[in-house]
Amino acid sequence: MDVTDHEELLVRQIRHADANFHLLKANGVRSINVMGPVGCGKTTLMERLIERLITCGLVVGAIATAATGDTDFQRFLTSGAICANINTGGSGYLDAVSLSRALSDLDLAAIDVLFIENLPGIISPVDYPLGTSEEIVVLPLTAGSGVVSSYPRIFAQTDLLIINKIDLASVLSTSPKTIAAEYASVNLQGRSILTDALRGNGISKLIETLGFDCDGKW
Ligand SMILES: Nc1nc2c(ncn2[C@@H]2O[C@H](COP(=O)(O)OP(=O)(O)OP(=O)(O)O)[C@@H](O)[C@H]2O)c(=O)[nH]1
Ligand SMILES: [Mg+2]
Repeated sequence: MDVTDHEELLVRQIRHADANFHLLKANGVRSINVMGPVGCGKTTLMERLIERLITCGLVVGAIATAATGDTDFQRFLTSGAICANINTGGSGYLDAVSLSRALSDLDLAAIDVLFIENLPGIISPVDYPLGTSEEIVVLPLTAGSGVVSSYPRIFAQTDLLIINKIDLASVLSTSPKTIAAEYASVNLQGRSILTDALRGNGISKLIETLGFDCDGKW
């Protein structure tokens, strides 16, 4: 791909991200892009959030993304979300064009908050704006120290870090505090939340940090 092709691709992505943003806004949908490496607990966290927010009276949407298949999509359906599934095939990233197609499959007017699980990774997602109103990055405690400083861009650009799998702290050499301190060093206004998504620990704090009051609408 030469420079002109690359620029055209970027312009197209930005145009679609902008259209997604305005479409979501026009429908009153709060949209949250959930990013993080493979197996960090994105789907488990989203399941916990979906279940809790539904009990708060919100209509929750979720978009699953995978190269192939619908495993996470089925999990979101079971959690009670209004869902869509994106298969990216051979592409290593989720882009705004694919998201816009998935949005057209959803009844956006009915949805209060929409979670989008990005393809696993901590490099590509930052290069492909989607047009969501917010972004979250998840890092499992099992990733250990050094990940934030080795791949700072996603952490510098994302103001909420969820450090998940803290239940494993007793068998790991890295403490959540170490990862939180690394994050603070690359993102001055960023906030870290500690979770054990498997057991639902930290989810109330996460919901509060995201600004859901759970007394009705956000
Ligand atoms: N011990 C522990 N395990 C967890 C936690 N959260 C998720 N898991 C487990 O980690 C594995 C991966 O969880 P998923 O939620 O599927 O992770 P993901 O980030 O969606 O994975 P991909 O979509 O494949 O990138 C599963 O076996 C979960 O049960 C946690 O807080 N503690
Ligand atoms: Mg997943």
